[in-house]
Amino acid sequence: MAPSAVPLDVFSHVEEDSHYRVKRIKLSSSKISISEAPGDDPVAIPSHPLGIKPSGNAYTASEDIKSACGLFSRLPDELLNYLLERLDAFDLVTLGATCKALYAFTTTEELWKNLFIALPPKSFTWYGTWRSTYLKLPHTSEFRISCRNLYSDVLYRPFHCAHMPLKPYTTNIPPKNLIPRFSDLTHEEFSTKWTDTPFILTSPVKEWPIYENWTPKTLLSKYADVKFRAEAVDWPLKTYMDYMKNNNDESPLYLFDQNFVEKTNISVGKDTKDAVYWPPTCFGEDFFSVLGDQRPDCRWMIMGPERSGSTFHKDPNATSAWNAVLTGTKYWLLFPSHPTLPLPPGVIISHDQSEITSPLSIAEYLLSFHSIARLTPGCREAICYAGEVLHVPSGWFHLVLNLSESLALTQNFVPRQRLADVLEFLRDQKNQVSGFAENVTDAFGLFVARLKESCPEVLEEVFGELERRGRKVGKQKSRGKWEELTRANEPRQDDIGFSFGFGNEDDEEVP
Ligand SMILES: O=C(O)CCC(=O)C(=O)O
Ligand SMILES: [Fe+2]
Repeated sequence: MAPSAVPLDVFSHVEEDSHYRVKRIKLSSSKISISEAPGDDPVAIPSHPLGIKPSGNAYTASEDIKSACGLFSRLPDELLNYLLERLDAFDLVTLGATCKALYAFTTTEELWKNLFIALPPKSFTWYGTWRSTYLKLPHTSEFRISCRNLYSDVLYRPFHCAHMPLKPYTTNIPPKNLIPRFSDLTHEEFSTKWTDTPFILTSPVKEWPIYENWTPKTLLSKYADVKFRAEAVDWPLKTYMDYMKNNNDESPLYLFDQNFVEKTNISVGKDTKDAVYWPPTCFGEDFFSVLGDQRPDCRWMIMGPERSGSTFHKDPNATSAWNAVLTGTKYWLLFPSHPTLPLPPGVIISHDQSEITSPLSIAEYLLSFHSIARLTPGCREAICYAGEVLHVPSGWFHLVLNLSESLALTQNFVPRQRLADVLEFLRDQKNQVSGFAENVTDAFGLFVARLKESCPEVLEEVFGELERRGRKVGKQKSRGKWEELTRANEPRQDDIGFSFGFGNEDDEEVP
């Protein structure tokens, strides 16, 4: 599931010759012919509604209205913006009334979105912008001041990112990056060849009763007043859809609801009476199902406008996933994660591998890193259309961008061939385990116990696999870099005699 989580941090990262905004989030969170150069089409981006221009224009300008801001004019734009993030609505409006440049700095959408999310009004009408919604100003009563001689990347960049054309980045995919498409696969084909490879299936979703019956419009007609989760807010569907149809956000709020089955009262699953969808059969048995109602969150309904999507992340608990598009179109960019392969360009992983720092928005990523991403070994890309489902293998980084308004369903699962990865993750990356109920304090122990009850022979095989992996790591590194990086404070597997006994609990020695 995507990192719809609130960013841990948002800040500007300056490299020698580039300047892009970044954010830091949990790495796996419980849940987006170039004949023209990307972003080169000036006519496709409208002028800024206040007339603000990028900073570079200041060099040839005769006037810069920021100089009329008194002491504020001495602050770099980033610092000024940082200070404004600490003000409340009254202070922002008051300060914004003092001069044109401060009007521009105090009316940015990000400031008002943060105020709104921090203290959401009980009831409200979406008026097209966060500021007008927060201040209850229908667009018609909002006035705009021209700030024509203001030159600021801090103010202009979000506007550029919210309006730049996406096509130059998502078309002309190099053939070597293209994700393969099949009508369908058998379980045998999936499990022998495809569990570590992204692919698209074009048939299974078209057989679901839900396909073509569930669209944003039909959902609205039935569930207008039902609240769905969109990142940090729970809004009635009709409010979310007003927002979806009318916003100019650089990273539009994304509806990501894990309780949609209960909220819409549908039946799901292959052997369920009147089921409206089921996992494509090629994925076979899902080993997390041995956990019954103790399994971690596993399915989500996802809806969002053009430009919404998911920034780079890995899915939780080293699970695999399928993502089925019911309406709209999604652009996918994926990278495998392996010690011998490079990380996706522009992505930085924390020392303990729990946090990921990457460009602040999908558009920011496309502007700064897409061209190099395409040339990076391991890069895979595709456009997934309505009626298609994409397989995200366990551990792969992925970024997803909606190219039009879209509705999708996704489910995380554990196929037999990736069971060892999931067990290893639950055992070794305990601080990153997510999606389990709060009373589950030892997800690894719980999963092992349930597997032992349901399929002891599978568990024995998987522990064999883990033991071989442990030995290999031990041999290759003999307390080398990889172990230092991943198991800083833990004893090595071979030091503690990793073993798993069947029948006699005293034998059981699980780290
Ligand atoms: O459709 C999307 O935005 C991708 C969702 C995703 O990656 C996830 O659920 O983990
Ligand atoms: Fe994901």
